[in-house]
Amino acid sequence: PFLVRLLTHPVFEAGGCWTTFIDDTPELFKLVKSQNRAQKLLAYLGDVAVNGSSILGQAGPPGLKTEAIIPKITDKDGKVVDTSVPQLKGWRNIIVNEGPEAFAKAIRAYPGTLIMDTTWRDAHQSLLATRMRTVDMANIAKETSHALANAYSIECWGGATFDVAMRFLYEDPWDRLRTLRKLVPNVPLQALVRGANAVGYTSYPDNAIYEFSKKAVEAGLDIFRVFDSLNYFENLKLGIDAAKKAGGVVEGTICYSGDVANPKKTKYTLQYYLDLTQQLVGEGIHVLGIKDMAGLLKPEAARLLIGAIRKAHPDLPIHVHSHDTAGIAVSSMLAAAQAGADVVDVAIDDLSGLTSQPAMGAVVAALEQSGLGPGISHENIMALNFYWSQVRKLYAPFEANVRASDSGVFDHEMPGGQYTNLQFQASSLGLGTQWLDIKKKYIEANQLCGDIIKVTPSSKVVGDFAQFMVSNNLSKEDVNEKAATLDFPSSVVEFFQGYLGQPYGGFPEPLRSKIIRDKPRIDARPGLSMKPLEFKKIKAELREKYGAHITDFDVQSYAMYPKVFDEFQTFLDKFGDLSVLPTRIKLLAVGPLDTNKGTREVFFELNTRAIVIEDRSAAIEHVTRERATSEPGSVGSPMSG
Ligand code: 3PY
Ligand code: ZN
Repeated sequence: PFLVRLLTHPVFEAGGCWTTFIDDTPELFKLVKSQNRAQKLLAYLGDVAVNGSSILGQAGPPGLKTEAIIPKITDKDGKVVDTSVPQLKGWRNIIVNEGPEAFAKAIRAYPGTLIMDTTWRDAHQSLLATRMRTVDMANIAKETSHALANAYSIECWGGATFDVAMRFLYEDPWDRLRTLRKLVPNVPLQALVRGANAVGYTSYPDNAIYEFSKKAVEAGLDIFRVFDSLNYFENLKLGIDAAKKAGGVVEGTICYSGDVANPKKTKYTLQYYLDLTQQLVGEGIHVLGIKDMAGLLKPEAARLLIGAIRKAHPDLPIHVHSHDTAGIAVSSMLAAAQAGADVVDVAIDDLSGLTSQPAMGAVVAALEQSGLGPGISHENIMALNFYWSQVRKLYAPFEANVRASDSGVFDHEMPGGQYTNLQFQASSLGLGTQWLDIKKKYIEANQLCGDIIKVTPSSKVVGDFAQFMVSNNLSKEDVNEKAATLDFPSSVVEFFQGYLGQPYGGFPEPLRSKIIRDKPRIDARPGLSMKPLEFKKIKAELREKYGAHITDFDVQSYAMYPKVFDEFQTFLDKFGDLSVLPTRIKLLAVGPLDTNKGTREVFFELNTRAIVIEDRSAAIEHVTRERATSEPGSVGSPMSG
């Protein structure tokens, strides 16, 4: 079907069809060092043109027909800045020269409210199925280092990006970090790490968490936002210790659920958060993260929560994160700032709002007016935004179909990243009530789990549970009644076994026993019962398989995602390093099928030579079908949020 659409596309027939890998820049070949390497890359492009792309999941026009224009950044006198060299002034100097404690002190002493920019991580994870490629960040990185020189941090790593970089973009996540570090020497780089789940969906042996954190700092990371998907303190403790031993700034994080200003929400109360904060402070965290992954924190709740923590811990820097799903996050961030938060999260305007973070331009302008300015010029925010408004168009095939705010999030509590994923899946199943059903069942599934904190990976449990209930037409009562005989999704069974950790308030019984039956039951930190990984042995095996280029960083990628890493290496062997390719490449023509050989000739504007590509159109149907059933996310993305 892809092929038919491509070949009958009117633009194509006129001689100029566009795919997302299309560009007309000659610089590509300055980057490509050897003929062999160029040939491999062209083979990949040809394969995408003829057989479709696993990155795209579907082919579609990218919506940007020109090269993205890089904007000019100005200094405080309005003079254009020379951005050929990155800015060197910024908060990172304190981390490097004086260490994390001094950094935390300096942040706390700042008279305004600082910002973290999430554009390079959470914003595209929440809006564009995590598909932003490194090159599109790198192209604006020097300008960003100048424009956001006074930012607390730039979030650019962790969460779902690690997995998606390898699985769909065929990029090395460690390279992304190193590249951005070089281009942004002054602003702290931040990652989201899932505590004992690191950047994965499961629990890992302790030594994997320690080694992973160490390598992240070596690759250029400064700040770890460490959370646990159940706020399970034992898991948090491990992630915090690993980040600290690695030498990072530790942002020990509580995930926000419920509503502290609503007396009817009785599980996650103000006292619950104050107690958890106290425990985290006891672990020596440098900064407290408040992670409102679904966007539940209303302004009054923000005032109460941040106000109470500020009062109890006057010296503790507080960093607040939210999502704008209901449309309330700008006002909540302002309320948080006024109640004493030191840092709030924002995304560049063009990648903000809805399931992403609130708009940088709006929050910064409002903070300025209330005397809490973060020291970032609005003009420069607009300049960066000009770039992103062009680049977002390149990612048009990954746009979720979320068009409006949904204050229903206060009831279903779905995290931003998961919301777009589940909505996409539901809408791809038709125009029925699927999406409404999923949202309703998500509420019931959460209740069945015992009203848990929902964020990757625990949110995946509730999402899988909800989908299971919808597809089997089960009510909450049905599940309770028939639990002993139902065939639950494996993520649900594993959650009830205790593989993610212990939820606050414990597991609901007798449901737990009915679901796990005679399977093992874990009532302590899962990592305690896991055998350490043998990194040396893994490295030797990987070198044997893929060659001497395997590094200790690769070993960590493998430790997190063995199968994805294997597929990524096999891909690299065949096609080379895709990260050097620009996101736009112009496809000139795809020739007719050579019926004897099953191949087609493909021409790109990059190079007038034709490359011969095997046409696997018969196999595509099969792959597409498989992906649709085996992977939960939008356009084949893993579930996250
Ligand atoms: C992630 O873990 O990827 C998240 O973004 C959680 O909010
Ligand atoms: Zn988030």
